[in-house]
Amino acid sequence: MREGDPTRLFDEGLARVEGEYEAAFAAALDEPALRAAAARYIGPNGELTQLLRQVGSLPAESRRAYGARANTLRQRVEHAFEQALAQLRERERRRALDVAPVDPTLPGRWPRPGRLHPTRRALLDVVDVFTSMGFDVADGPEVDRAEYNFDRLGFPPDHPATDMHDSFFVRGGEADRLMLRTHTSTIQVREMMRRRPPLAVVAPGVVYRRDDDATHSPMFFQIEGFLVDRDVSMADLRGVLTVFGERLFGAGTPLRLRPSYFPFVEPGAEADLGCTFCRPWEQPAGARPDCRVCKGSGWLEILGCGMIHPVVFENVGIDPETWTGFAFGMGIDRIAMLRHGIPSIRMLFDNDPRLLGSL
Ligand code: FA5
Repeated sequence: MREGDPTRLFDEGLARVEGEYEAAFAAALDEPALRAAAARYIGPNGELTQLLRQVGSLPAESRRAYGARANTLRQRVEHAFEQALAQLRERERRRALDVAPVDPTLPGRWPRPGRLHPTRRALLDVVDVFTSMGFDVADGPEVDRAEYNFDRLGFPPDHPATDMHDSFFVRGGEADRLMLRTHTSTIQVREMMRRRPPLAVVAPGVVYRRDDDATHSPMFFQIEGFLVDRDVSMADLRGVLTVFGERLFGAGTPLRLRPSYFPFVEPGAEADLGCTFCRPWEQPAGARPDCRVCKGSGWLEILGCGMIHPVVFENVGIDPETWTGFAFGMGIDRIAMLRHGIPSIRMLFDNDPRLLGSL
């Protein structure tokens, strides 16, 4: 055989393909790499494809044998390619299945829907009851003048509540005697100065006091209510509060007024609702001595109230000879505690989602 002999070159070509293709296919790590390797041999310009094209130019006597060898090799390469492809795909499938197992029967992880805080819900429900009876809703500033918090309500200047120990005064606000309001009665004053009777208003808001125990928080919610018209009496007050108690805690919930003192009402009273836990009015034996909420008394204090004092009317420019009215101030946190049987007001401020989510 001479150098450049076509059969020799053909032989070498076949030997090269034969010696290489298996290793080339095994080295391919993914399908594109495998396809590129196969193309080098059996693609349109592949080495083996070109050899097959040259079969016709070989000497006639060896053409048949070389053609058969080249075709057989082509079939082997094609077969090896198919096998390598199948193996690669199987490996890919395994890898996909091998990731962390998924249990489709497990319940899904939903974002926990938020909900309103129980105090906020109590506040909105209380406001609802009063607006359904025709009361307007008013708002006022949390930082206010002592003039609105005390003076115009008829607090004498030496009243203990005006003392630094009960109220939070604002440093730098001495000229206006600025303070964190200690009750929502500031809004009673502001609204009566702003509007003319007849009027019926409720005003919810946050108030601040130097208080801190199981039923007293330094920051808590109140709602003020007041109604000014001609010939208003304690009976009207009692009627409105009775409707309120029944609407919030159920028909038949009794209301009790006890005489009490607030500088801005005359007469003044504290209002108790029948204990909404042991519900003594529904029990033959009355109040339960072991009730942890009312401690066996059968009553729960919810608010202070009374007939608006003529001095307050004078202080806000309303003629006390013509106009009469009642006012009340209720603790909203207490209402939330009563509704849910929460023994300590602090639990409403701790914001433990286990408690709040269960209410
Ligand atoms: C007042 O604040 C009067 N302004 C209420 C009022 C308005 C009387 C209009 C007459 C006319 P008192 O300090 O009692 O009153 O508070 C009213 C209610 O707020 C209480 O019955 C109680 O439910 C709630 N409360 C008082 N202090 C706290 C506190 N530190 N933490 C939580 N709730 C409180």
